[in-house]
Amino acid sequence: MSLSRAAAFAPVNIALTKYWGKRDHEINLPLAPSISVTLSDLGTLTVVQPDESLEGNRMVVNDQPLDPKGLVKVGRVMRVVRQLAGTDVRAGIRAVNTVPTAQGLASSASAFAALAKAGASAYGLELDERTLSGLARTGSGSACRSIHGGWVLWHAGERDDGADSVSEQLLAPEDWPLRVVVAHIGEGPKKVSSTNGMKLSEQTSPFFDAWLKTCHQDVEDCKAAMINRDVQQLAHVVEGNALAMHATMMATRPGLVYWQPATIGVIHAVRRLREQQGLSCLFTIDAGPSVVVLTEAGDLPKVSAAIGAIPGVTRITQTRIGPGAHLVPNG
Ligand code: 2P0
Repeated sequence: MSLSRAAAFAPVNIALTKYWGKRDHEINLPLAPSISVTLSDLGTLTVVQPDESLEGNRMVVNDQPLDPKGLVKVGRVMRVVRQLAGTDVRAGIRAVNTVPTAQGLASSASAFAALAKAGASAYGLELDERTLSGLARTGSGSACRSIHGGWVLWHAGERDDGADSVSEQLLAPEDWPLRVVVAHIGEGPKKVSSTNGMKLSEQTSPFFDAWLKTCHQDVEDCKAAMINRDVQQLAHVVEGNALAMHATMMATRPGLVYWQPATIGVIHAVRRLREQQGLSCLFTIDAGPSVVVLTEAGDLPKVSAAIGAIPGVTRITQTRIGPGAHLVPNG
């Protein structure tokens, strides 16, 4: 066993068919499969430094000590790493996010994918991507999808130990190089976290069973749209899935209303651009007010301009579909 400092960058991912509901809340086993695209540039850089002098893991995120809830999740990942490496040595961990924390842009996905990648390397483990994705999942479910680049499927799996609840790449980034526009809406962390929100939906949303059924079908329909490289077909599935998730959230007691007025503004704008102006674009929305728009490269300037002009959209970020988590030498 060799212990040494390691750094990794992992990007965020945006689900095209969503993860909202768990069969195991400890190790984040989902009730349904989901499909995502991994984004380039936006993500988390994490450095793991094993340190024999520490009695517990220490973690700093954007120069602030990590909150106790976050530290519990980090502890789950690092416990598995130590078990696999056969050591009790704890680590000092430093993470820097290039994506706003807790605004519905899945910062926990990049954070735990980067932690898994850097942690495994720092503890001398050579894990394949399937195993790494399972490790990242124990920190935050959606993180398992950020291990891979491109278009990614997270299998729900059936096993209690989660060994089959891992992700795989379906298409490489260059196989279908759609562009991505993030319409940033709202400020500050959301009031109800995804972890708590999905638990509430499972327990109280009258639509929850129908939602799960929809997810299984949507994964199949999304795969078909991907095989055909058909944006219209993809829009039908992806927008329908996001709206079904938000319907399930809104019907939760008390209702989870993540949207702001500008969220609805972007929804209507994307539909106008597609249906009236013939542009290839579609929207999706995570557990927050911001909207992510996918578009063909040729339509990017018009789509970006239209979305950026909507009142309440504070900023737009243009990005691409990119590679997954990777080590950063000298990072
Ligand atoms: C997704 N979300 O598929 C969905 C869409 C939010 C809405 O994955 O409890 O932060 O850490 O497993 O991964 C957010 O859930 O939750 C999420 P935990 P996570 O991207």
